[in-house]
Amino acid sequence: MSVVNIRDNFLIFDGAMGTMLQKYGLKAGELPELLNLTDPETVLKIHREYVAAGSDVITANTFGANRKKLGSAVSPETVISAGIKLAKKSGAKYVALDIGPIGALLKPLGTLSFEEAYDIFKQEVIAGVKAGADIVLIETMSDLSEIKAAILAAKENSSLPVFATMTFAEDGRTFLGTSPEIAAVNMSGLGADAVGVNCSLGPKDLVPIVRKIAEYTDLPIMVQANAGLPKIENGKTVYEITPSEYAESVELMIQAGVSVIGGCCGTDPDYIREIRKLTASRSPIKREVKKRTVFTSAQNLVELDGTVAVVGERINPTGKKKLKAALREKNYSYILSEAISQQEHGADILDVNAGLPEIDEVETLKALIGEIQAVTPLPLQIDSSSPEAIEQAARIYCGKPLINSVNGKEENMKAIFPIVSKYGAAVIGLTLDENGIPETAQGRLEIARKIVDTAAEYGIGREDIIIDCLVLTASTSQEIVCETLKAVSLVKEHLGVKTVLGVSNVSFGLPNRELINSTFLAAAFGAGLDMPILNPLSEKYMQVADTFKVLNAQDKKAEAFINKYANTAPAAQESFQTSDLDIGKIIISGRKSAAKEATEALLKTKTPMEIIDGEFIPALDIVGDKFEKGEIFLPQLMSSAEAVKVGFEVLKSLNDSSVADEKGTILLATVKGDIHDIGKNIVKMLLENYGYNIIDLGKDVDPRLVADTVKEKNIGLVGLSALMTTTVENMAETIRILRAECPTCKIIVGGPVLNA
Ligand code: THG
Repeated sequence: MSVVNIRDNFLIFDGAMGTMLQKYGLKAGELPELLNLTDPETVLKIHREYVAAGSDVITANTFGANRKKLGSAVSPETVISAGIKLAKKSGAKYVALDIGPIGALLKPLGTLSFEEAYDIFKQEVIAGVKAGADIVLIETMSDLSEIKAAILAAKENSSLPVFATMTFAEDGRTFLGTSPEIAAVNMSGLGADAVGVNCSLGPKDLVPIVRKIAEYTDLPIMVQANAGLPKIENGKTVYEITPSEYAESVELMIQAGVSVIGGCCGTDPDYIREIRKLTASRSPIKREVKKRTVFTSAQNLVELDGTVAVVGERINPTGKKKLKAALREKNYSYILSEAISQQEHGADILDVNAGLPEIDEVETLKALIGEIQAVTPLPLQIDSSSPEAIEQAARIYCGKPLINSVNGKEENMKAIFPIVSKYGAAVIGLTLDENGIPETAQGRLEIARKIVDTAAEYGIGREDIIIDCLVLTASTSQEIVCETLKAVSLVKEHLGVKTVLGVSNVSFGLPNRELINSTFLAAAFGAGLDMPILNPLSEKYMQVADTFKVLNAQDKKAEAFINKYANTAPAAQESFQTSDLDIGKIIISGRKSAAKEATEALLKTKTPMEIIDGEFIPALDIVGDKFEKGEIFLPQLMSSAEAVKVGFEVLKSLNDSSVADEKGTILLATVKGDIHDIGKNIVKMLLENYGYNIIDLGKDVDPRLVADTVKEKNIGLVGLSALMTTTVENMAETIRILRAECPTCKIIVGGPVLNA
C-alpha cells in the first residue's frame, strides 16, 4: 500500500454524498455525478465538511460516472476529472476514485458481457489515474462477476491501491446470492488491498457480516454502513440510526477486525466525527486468520477442512462419443443436463474439460463455463492442458476456481502459476515432471514438494495447492497402485496439503470397474484423500463417499446419511432420473435451451392452457418457493424465468387466442429521476411468466405519463420502482397523482429503501 499502512492504522473515509445533496435542497432529477460540472460549489462544500469532520479519504463524486449511465451527453472522463479535482481541492489527505455498479446486469442475467463490463470500468480507472486519484474504491457491488471485472480493470490499468466492498441484504447475501465469505475470498484473491461491506443495512446488522469476512481474509477490512432506513418526519427525511448509535456498532466492528471506516446512505459529517473520536489514538486489532482451502462459485463455497468433497468427472469428452458430438455441435443442452444430474447425485464440484483437437478449446471452454454457471451453483474445476484456455476460463469464471492442473515441469509451472496467482485460484499439482511419474511414493513426494516451493515464489500458499499423486491402472501397473496411496499419506504428512485423485483410472482394462473403483476409493479415503474425481452417477461411489463422511465425522450425527439411507425403498431413488423432456424439471433447473423442444413435445398431448396452468405455473411456484426459502438465488430464478419464456414463445407462436392477455394488464415504471431498472425488469419478466400482459414505461418516468397511461388504457394495477433514497419522494408524488386522478387503480411499490 503506497498510500498509508492500513494494517497498523485506521483509515477514515467520508459519509454519504446523496443525503448531503438532499440536505442542500437539490432535487433528484439528474445523475448526482453531473453536479461536478453543474454545481461544483455544493460538491466541494460537502467534501470540505467531511475533511473538517476528520475524514482521511474523500470519495470523489464519481460513483455512477460510467459510460452506460452517463449516456452520450457527457463523457466519464469529463465527470471523473472534475470530480477528482473537487475532492483534491477540499484539502483531503487522500482522494478515492469511486466506482459503483454499471447499472445493467451482466450475462447470464443480463446482456452485458464480462469484457464489456471490464472495458467500462477500465475507462473509469484510466480517467481516475489521469486526474490524480490515490485510491480506487469499488463499492456497492452485488454481482461477483461485476466486481471481478472492476477489480481486474483497476489492477491492470493502475498501480493504485484497490478497496472493494459488496452490499448484502437482510438474508446475509448479496441480491445475486453471494455470501460475505465468498465475497471475501474472491475480492482478496483478485488482489484487492482492503475488502469489506458497504450500504446494505444499518451498522448493527453488519457486525455479523464483518465477522464472517474476517474469517476468510487476512486483508484490512472496510465498512461503510447506512444510517438505517430513511423515514419522513414533518416532511423531512431522517434516518433511524443516530451518530452515537452508529459509533457503538462501529466499536463492535473494530473488535471484529475493521480498520477502514466510513459511512453510506444517510450518514453525514456528524457520523464521521464520532468515528474519528472512537478511533483516536488507537490501532486496529491484530488478527490471526486461519489458512483455508476453498473453492467457490458466486453462491457456493466448498471448503476442505478434514472433510471430503466429490468432483464430478462427466463433462469430459475423453472416451465419450455423445459429449464429443455435443461439443462439436455446440449442443450445450446435453452438457448442461450432465451438469445438473451430477449436482443432483451429490457432486460438490464439477470438472469441466472441453479438450477436443478439432475445436477451438479457448472459446468452447469459455462458453461452456458461462452456460454451466447459469444452471448450477457448484464451483467448477477448469480442466485443460492449454495455459491459454486455462487463463481465459479463469478470467471469466465467476468465483474462485480450481485449476486442473499444473505439474512439476519447470516450463509448465512458469506458465500456470502466474494465472493461479493473478486470478486468486486454487490449483491441482500433478506429481510428474520432465522424467515422468516416479514409481515410488517418495519420488512423488519430492515432486509435490517442488510444486509447493515453486508456488510460494509466486505468492501461492500451500492451502491453494491440491496434490494429485496420480492413479495408475491396476491392469498394467499393479505393483505400484499402492504407491499412490502411500504417496497421498506422505504428501499430507510432510507438506500439509490437500489431495485429489482421478479414481476411475485405476480400473482401465478390467471387468467390473465399479467394484475396483469403489474399493480403491475407500482405500484412498483411508490414506487421506480429500477429493476424488469420479462419476457421481455411480451409486456405489457415492455410497462410499456418504459412508466415509459419517466415519470422518463430517456428516454430523450422520444426519445426511440417515436421511438418504434409512428406509429408502428402491423406488424413492427413482426421482433421481432426470428426463430430458420433463418441462417441470427443465424449468426448475433453468435450462432454457431444452425448454423449446420439451414444450413442443407436450403440445402433442395438451392444450396451451393446460401446459401453462398444469406445467409452467406449478414449476414456477416451486422455484418461487425455493427462492423464498433461500435454497436458490436470483440467478437461478432468472434462469427458470428464461426457460418459461422460451416455452411461452412456443405457445404464443400458435396464435391460439386462449394464450394472450388471459390475466389482464399491469403497468410498470421506474419513477422520475431514477434510472435503475434492474429490479423492475425482473418483476416484469416474472409477471409475464405468470401470463400477465405488461406495459413497461421504462425508467425515469414522469408521474404525468403514468397517470395518463392508466386512464387511457384503463389499467387496474401499477407497479412503481425506485432505487435511491433521493428518488423515493418521486414515488410518493406519483402515488399522490394516481390516488387523486385514478382512485380505483391499485399500486404496488418496490425498492431497497422501502420497508413494510
Ligand atoms: N487427475 C486429474 N484430473 C483428471 C484425471 C486425474 N482429469 C481427467 C481424468 N483423470 C478424470 N476424469 C475422467 C473423466 C471421464 C472418465 C474417466 C475419468 C470416463 N470414465 C469411464 C470410461 O472410461 O469409460 C466411464 C465412467 C462412467 O461414466 O461410468 O469416462 O487423474 N487431476
